[in-house]
Amino acid sequence: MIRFDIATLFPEMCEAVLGESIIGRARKKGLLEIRCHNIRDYSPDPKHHRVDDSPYGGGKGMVMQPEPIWQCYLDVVRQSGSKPHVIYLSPQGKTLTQQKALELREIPHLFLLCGHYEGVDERVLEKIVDEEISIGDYVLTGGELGAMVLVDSVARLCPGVLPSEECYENESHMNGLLEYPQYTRPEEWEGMRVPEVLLSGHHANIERWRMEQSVERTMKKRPDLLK
Ligand code: 9WO
Repeated sequence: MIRFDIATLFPEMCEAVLGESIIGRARKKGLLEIRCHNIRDYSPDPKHHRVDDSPYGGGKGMVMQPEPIWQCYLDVVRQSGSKPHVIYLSPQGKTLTQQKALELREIPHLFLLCGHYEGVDERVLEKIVDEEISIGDYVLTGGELGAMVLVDSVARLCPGVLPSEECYENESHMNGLLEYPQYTRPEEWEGMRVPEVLLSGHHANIERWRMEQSVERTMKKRPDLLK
């Protein structure tokens, strides 16, 4: 079973998102383990639980101190008895792709470090981070949304997590094609009918139509995927 540990200043934010829907259900079923840790709990400052300070060299804002993050990491190593693969979510990382999600699924224990403010003291990154991952070329206010996107994309690939198992074998970006359009009841809605072929019950024709739609869509919306 894959285990995710998320180190963040906002564990409730991660817990709220990852406690719902398909991922939440998979956790309750014991198909994956996700633990959210509050970095503030590991502050050496007993009074104010301080976790950040102003940057050496000057400049605006605050930088996360190394010690609380290091202690959080050590605690996870201690309680799990294993050394996790550590990922730092940052705009400077390699972009997350479906291929990358498939690779991460093979790693039994992932530790996701979410930075905040103007960044994290470089020394703790040097000490524990194995790889830096970005979810896209934009800047967020912290790594949490990135961590949640990463967990979602990896967790759904784990056995038993998706309601129908073969689901992820034929979806967007897996075979380099976009998905065909989907329809459900009613047959006619706002004067628009479901394509006749889907009502025909002719499975070979349906399969051919869906393949054509996939290719057509990919050419129109994402020609880059065909190359
Ligand atoms: C803000 C800032 C302000 C003044 C000078 C330097 C500064 N650096 C930053 C900054 O990059 N803050 C980051 C906020 C620190 C690490 C966590 N943060 C973050 C992660 N923003 N965006 C991401 C992210 C993560 C994954 N994929 C895309 C974006």
